[in-house]
Amino acid sequence: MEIRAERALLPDGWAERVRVTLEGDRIVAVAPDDAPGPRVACLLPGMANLHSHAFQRGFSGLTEARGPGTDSFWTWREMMYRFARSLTPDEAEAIAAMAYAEMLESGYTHVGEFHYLHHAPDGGPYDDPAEMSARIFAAAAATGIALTHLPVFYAHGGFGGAAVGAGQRRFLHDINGFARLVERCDALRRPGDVVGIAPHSLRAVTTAELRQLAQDHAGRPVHIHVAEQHREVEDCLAFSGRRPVELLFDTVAPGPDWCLIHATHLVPSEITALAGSGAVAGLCPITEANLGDGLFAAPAFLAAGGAFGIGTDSNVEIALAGELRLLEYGARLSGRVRNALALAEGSTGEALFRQALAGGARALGAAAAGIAPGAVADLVALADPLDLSVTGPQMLDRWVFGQDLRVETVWSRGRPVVSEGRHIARDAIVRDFSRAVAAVLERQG
Ligand code: NGQ
Ligand code: ZN
Repeated sequence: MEIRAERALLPDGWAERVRVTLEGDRIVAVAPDDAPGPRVACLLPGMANLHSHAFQRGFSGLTEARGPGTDSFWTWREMMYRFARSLTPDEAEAIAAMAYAEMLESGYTHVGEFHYLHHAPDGGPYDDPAEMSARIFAAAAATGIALTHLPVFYAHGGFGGAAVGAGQRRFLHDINGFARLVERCDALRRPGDVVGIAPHSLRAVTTAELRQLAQDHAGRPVHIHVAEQHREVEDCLAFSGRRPVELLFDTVAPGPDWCLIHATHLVPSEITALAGSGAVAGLCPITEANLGDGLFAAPAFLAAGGAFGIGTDSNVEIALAGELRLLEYGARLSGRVRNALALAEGSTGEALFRQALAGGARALGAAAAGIAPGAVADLVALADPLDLSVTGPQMLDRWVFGQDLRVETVWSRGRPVVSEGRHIARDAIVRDFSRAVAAVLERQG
């Protein structure tokens, strides 16, 4: 199969008027092409979404009403737990399929699913202890998105091994039970899928457990939530005398196979340590704004050579260009400058896209994404209804900051899964999703 493009973002620059030839799930050739005929306006490699909790798509927009006191991340978390409490495997699968279809429609072709809804509502295991993970694999397979499954280890309700609350009982494992889950997940992989691990946070995992997990599962991508909220920083200081990222580095020395989700609240020494470690900062700007987390110090982190990728996290809004835009706008608003994250002179959109592409692939344990012979054919075609003849970098700037461009076609492993901006199975996915969400809301009362 051939894709003809007006412009394509290649690993080392832009190509104008090219033909990309696919065979099976791979790109086999990238060649100049001047023949007349239709072309896509702009061809991009598919992006990694390095952090998702798919089930949270089910209550998108439904936690935005003010309660009796001051609302916060922690009051949101109670509402999230309420939704999670009774979710069935069928419902979880239907909601994940919706989220994954929308990710593909947005330009993501690979998702890191940080998965902790493991057990039945009473906390007991399902007959198949990997039942809920299997539903995530099924939703990924049905929609065509590549999956890095990140089963979560969760054991405590707060720092120092504090007791868990009722809302957390579906999440829990001991070290051995968790190892069995990881093994089962390996057996559920399709070609190209990856299984990593995710110690949930320094709140839910003790330092001893963290060391054990890193040792038992060496070689897999490791993701952890860290330093997202001020209260977490304060609790960590009270418990250990160290800040969360400090404590993490003292405990396990994260390297390039690690992804620190959020890492919002860092002091300069932590910025330097994280940037120099090769670990990826997993930034989720839309969710971080929605939850009132605070602003990641992106300019200082990038200046120190740090790597980042982007994630849709709570899936309150699934918007690839929107995540990159908000990341840049946070830096503009706090620094009172423009084009804050471009690293060098030139397109901010392209700089953001390339950095997130490289950091995201590393965090998900995937080969570097790119339009080149031998690479997996995960591709995104943008349409430009205005048909402006601008440069490739300007195309990315218009996509990230303007409103004219839209995702038209997405190929996952050589197969078109989004056509004319819609996932090919959208109607059935929406029907099952609506039914599932209605059932959960009905039970919630
Ligand atoms: C999560 N989400 O695991 O879904 C978390 C909330 C927690 C974000 N941190 C739960 N955005 O951190 O305890
Ligand atoms: Zn998260």
